[in-house]
Amino acid sequence: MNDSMSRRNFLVRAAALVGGVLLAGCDRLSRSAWFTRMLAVAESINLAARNATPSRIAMAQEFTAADMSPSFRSNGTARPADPEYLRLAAGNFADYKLEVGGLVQTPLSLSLAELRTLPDRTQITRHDCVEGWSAIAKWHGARLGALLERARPLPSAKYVVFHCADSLDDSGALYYESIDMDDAYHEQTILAYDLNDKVLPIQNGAPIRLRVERQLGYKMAKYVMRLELVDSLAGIAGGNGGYWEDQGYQWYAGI
Ligand SMILES: Nc1nc2c(c(=O)[nH]1)N[C@H]1C(S)=C(S)[C@@H](COP(=O)(O)O)O[C@H]1N2
Ligand SMILES: [Mo]
Repeated sequence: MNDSMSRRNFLVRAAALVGGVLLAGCDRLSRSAWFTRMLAVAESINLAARNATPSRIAMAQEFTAADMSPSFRSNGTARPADPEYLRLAAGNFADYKLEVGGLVQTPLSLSLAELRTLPDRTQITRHDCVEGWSAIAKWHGARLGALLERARPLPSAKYVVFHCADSLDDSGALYYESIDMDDAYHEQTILAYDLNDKVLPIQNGAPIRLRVERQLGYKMAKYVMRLELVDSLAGIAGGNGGYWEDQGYQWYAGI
């Protein structure tokens, strides 16, 4: 059972309890006092339920500059081996284009300069890797929601898939990840091009990497080359929505 479910159950039980207590005390209260009290209780339970449940708009914790880790390590691929990626890197990604396609009305092909003109966000957040390390860093990038508004997803689009330039194994299978539209439009979901006030280095995913702050590190695709909007994850690679998901990790890696 996840957190919001157990909280919801708690609220349901709390509501039953409060209701019972009120009914027991009912004869000692005037009719109108009982009614007013009941409305206030219902209202507060409602508010609590709203805060506790669709947690899809809840914000990940943000920190201050004083909390920042001295450095942000690299994990997984530190430098893609793909010749085309290395050619782009050698030219400081001047020729890089982020392709946006699939279930969109307006496919896009955006240079880094164009990505830097999109509505942006800066956030100091904690990255948690399943391998047992965390680090707090400052990320700056284009809001994915703003980019999607330009591409105009079709109503059938359910997921954004991030296709990366690197491969972690001999099979040559490329790293990829996916998130749903709630996370895609979330205020803190960005395509980061700066880390700790400097241009994102190759070891951390240059030229752009995803930040989806309420999930674990492996969701934060580095070396993003192409976004694909899809209505199902079934047809992509192993069909589980990500490189690590295809090895058995959870697709929704909530923290
Ligand atoms: N393309 C790509 N993205 C990736 C990985 C990777 O190997 N390749 N590793 C993931 C994992 S497990 C983590 S914890 C973070 C590490 O990000 P960092 O190298 O900036 O520390 O990136 C994630 N995104
Ligand atoms: Mo990780």
